[in-house]
Amino acid sequence: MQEFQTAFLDRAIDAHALKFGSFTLKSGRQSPYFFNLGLFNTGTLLLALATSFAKAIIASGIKFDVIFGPAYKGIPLAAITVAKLAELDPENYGAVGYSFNRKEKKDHGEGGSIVGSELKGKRVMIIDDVMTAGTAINEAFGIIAQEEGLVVGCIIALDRQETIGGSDKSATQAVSERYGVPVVSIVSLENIIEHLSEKLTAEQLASIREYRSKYSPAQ
Ligand code: OMP
Repeated sequence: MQEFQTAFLDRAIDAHALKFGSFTLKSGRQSPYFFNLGLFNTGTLLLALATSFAKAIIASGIKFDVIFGPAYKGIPLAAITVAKLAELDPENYGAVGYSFNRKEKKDHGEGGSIVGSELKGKRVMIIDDVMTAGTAINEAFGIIAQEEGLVVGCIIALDRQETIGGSDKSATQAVSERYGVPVVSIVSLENIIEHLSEKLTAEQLASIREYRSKYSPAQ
C-alpha cells in the first residue's frame, strides 16, 4: 500500500468516518462497516482528504481537463482536489477546471444546471465518495453526456468491491467496462482489511470477511 492510502485510512478512523457495526446500505444490504466521507468535516481533515485524492489521481496518470463533482457530496471533493492538484503539480494540473451540477435547473441569471467549467468537448474526470452498486456514478455519466463532455476516468475515495445483480464483477469493474474508462480509488475494502486487521476485533474481522465472501467477486 502507498503512503497516501495508509494516511487516508488512519485519518478515516480518527475522524470516525470509517465505522464498524451494522449498517443498512442504499442497496438494502446489511453491511458490517460504513464509510461516511461527510465526517471529513474540518479544514485539517479536508486538506488531508484533498492530498489523498490528488496523489491517487497523479499516480493513475489519467489526463483530463475538468474534474466534475456530482451534487451534493461530490461538490466539495471536486473543489478541494482541483486546488490540491494545482498546488502539488502546477505544471500539469494548474489549468484543470472544476464543475458540478445543480440538483434543480436555474432559469434566471447564468441559467443551466452546470456550475464552473464548461464540459462540452472536454476530457472529464468524475470524483465521488463511495461506490457500492454504481448507481450514483451512472447518473453523473448521464449528466456529462448531456453536456457533451467526454468522461475519461472516475476517482472515488472507497471502492467497496461489491458485485451487483448476480454478476461476477464488482460495480467498479462493471462501470469501467461499460464506459471503457478506468475507475480509480484511494482505497478498497481489501486495503481496509489489510491495513486495519490488527486494530479490529476478531469478531469485526470475521463479519467483514463473511460480508466480502458474500458480495465481492471471487478472488
Ligand atoms: P452506489 O450508488 O450504490 O454505488 O452507492 C454509493 C453511495 O452509497 C454513496 O454515494 C453513499 O451515499 C452511500 N454509501 C456510503 O456513503 N458509504 C458506504 O460505506 C456505503 C454506501 C452505500 O449506501 O452503499
